[in-house]
Amino acid sequence: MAFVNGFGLNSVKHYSVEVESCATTRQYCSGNNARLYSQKCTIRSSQNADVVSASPLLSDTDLTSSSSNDHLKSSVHATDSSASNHGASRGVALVEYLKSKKIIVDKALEESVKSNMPETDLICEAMSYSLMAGGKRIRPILVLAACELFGGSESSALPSAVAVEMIHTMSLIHDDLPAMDNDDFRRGMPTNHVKYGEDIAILAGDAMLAKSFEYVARNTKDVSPERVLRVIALLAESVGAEGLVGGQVMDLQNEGNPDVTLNQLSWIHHMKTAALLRVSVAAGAIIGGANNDDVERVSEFANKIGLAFQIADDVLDVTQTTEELGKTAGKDEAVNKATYPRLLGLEKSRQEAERLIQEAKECLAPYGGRSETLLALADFIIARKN
Ligand code: GRG
Repeated sequence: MAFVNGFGLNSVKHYSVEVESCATTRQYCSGNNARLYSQKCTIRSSQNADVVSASPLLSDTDLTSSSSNDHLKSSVHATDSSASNHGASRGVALVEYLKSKKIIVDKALEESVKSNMPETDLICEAMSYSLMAGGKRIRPILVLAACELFGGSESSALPSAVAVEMIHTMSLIHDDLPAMDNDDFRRGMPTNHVKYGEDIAILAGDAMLAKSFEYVARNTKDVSPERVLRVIALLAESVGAEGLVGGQVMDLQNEGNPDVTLNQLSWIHHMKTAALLRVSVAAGAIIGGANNDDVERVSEFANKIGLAFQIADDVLDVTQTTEELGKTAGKDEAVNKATYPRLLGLEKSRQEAERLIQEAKECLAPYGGRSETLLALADFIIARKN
């Protein structure tokens, strides 16, 4: 089985698990990979009811552990719920909000890539493989939550939500390529190039990037053309030299460099990771009808949660296992990457992430209880386990 080979045959000895939720049949998987394989099986039957039950939207622990859920609930309850009818307000836990939005996003993603002729079957299959491989869907959910904050409709924001997840997924496909991070394992599955070959993986990423812009342009309804154009321009900006690509270039160039400063690292994280969270929140706000000051304010919020997101990611790379992460753990250290834990240590990194989240929340103070969903999402970003 390619999945097991990709992960390393040495690790396949310890136990054998029956996977009950795999579409209509039962499948068996042995070894350390069994839990991940089980998750993926459930996700693959995800058009139906149990999409969230075993999906890594939050890790299994997040969805089942009461302490983790309590944290998320309290982050919602801690805000002024009396002021709002929006989103995750009035005691509806963030976990429930995330689950329900993930179902909506997953369905839209599933429908967004369809082959219309035999010649495109392979490339569409490769695109769907990574797009539907799971993932927490944080960026699309940020689009929806930001749109809600300004009173916009979910249907008008959904195409942009799909687009940011497409861009995110294509960046993961390219990030995993042998020429980049050279990883075999992503979202608990073999990476795209392991499954389809390097040539198809590159092209699947390219096609998905192109599709993201087309998707917003064709499918955004009930929003002025000016606003749709602004969103498309911001999306394009977020992937370019002053966005994901620029951040990735500096990240690669600094591998093995022991002299990277915190300022340089923060620049990389802002470009490589925060840029996409920023455009997610900004796009949702623009579509929801926000004015320029609002867009600036929520973009600042997203900048800060974006940097905190990557710091949390760096911490998780050190503290979690490959199985928990669904991607190779300990990779940063293995390739001698500059990370917050390496520069500051684990505890100070966590503190820095928390400080950023507090600062981010302050940006939303003018919205009072209306922003409680975004506030809770900010907490989730550093509380997550994968
Ligand atoms: C965009 C044209 C273009 C090229 C890509 C490879 C690259 C340039 C950039 C790398 C961007 C990258 C992979 C940043 C890491 C961001 C990050 C922390 C990803 C993990 O996000 P999660 O935890 O993952 O949301 P899931 O799987 O849950 O979606």
